Amino acid sequence: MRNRLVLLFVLAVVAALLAGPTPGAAAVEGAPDEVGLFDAANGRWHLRYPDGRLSSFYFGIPGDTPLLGDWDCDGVDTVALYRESSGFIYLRNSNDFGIGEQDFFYGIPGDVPIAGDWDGDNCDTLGILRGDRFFLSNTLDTSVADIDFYLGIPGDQPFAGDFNGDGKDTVGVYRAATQAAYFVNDLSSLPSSGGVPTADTALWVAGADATLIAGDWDGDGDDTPGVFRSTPSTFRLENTLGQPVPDVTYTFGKSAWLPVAGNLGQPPPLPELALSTVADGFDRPLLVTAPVGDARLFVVEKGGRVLIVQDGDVLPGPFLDLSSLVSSGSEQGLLGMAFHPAYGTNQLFYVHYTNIAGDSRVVEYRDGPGGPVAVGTVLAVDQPATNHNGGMIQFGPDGRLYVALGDGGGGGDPFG
Ligand SMILES: [Ca+2]
Ligand SMILES: [Ca+2]
Ligand SMILES: [Ca+2]
Ligand SMILES: [Ca+2]
Repeated sequence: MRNRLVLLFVLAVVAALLAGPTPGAAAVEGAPDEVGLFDAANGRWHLRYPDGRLSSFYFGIPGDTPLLGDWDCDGVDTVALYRESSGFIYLRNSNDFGIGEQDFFYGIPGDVPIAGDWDGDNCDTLGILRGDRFFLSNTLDTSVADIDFYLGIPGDQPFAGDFNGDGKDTVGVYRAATQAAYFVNDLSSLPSSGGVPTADTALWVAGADATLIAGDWDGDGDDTPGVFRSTPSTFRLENTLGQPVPDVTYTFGKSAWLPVAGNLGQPPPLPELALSTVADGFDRPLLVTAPVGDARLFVVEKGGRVLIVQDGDVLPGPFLDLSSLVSSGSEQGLLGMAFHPAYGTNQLFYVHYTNIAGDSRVVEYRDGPGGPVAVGTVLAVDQPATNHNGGMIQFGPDGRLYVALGDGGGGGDPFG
């Protein structure tokens, strides 16, 4: 019985991709915060949207420090960078590839930047931790800090969030050596000279490999802690201040990447896809392939034939017919085909099939005016069963031909 193939050609509507930067995502009221990672080795961001999708794009250069904040007060947090080598901040108001839309000098080498809404006007601005002293600004510029105070000890990691849900962000510090985090809800209570932390909440966080972040993971208006742990690269997010067990865990990214958190708004739209039939009428087709730069499509049938689709038509007669050499029962048949990367000049291609005896063969052919001619067997492997024989074959970027074989098959896979 002939199976009917419908060759489906996937048309990506690229308009969305060509339309330039994604417009600022719409704010989602009461939406939970999401997490992201920045690869400081190459300046690439990886943001995780509520539907689980990752959005990856380049913004920044190696060595930059990532920040997320709502710089334009529209409810959506977007990317920013602190470039320690120059002391500059670079802000964008959309989460996509591009350059900074606003930049200004901020801080000196060794400062650790943070972002937050210190005055409760729904606009995020910046701050830095210098040793054990914080400097926070309520405007996005180089002006003198509006608030400064001491918290923690040199070497602490700063974080920011609205831990009591009053609409104003405050800061905390995480001390990796003791795995302790100190949260503060009233910045005016903090001393103008250094000392031990004066914290409203102190808790043990977990993991000497942890970087602490804060966010509203459950959308209730209160920010709570989360950690990004590097081994393995995992976010562990808690919805209360104080419980040692995470409520949500995400594993993605790489250990050296730097975590961020914020309200990312609606995810960017997916490209629209459509399907259209290119050709049909084939018998158990397994593969469509073509030589490099060749507009024809070569359709490989399990029974041993290779047919050509050219300009939308199936050419009469097969390009190659190995039906008499191939056993095509069970999972056997003509299972793979690969054109030599230099087929345009040497006319070589390769086929992978199970022969009449049921054993695997990879055979080199040379195309020519009289049709393809076998040059020789490249690989011969005996097969103990009629299933799990393989067999995709493909040239790698290294110019080598890779052959995929199965585990020998048989009931219960006794050979593999
Ligand atoms: Ca914004
Ligand atoms: Ca503000
Ligand atoms: Ca607060
Ligand atoms: Ca919350």
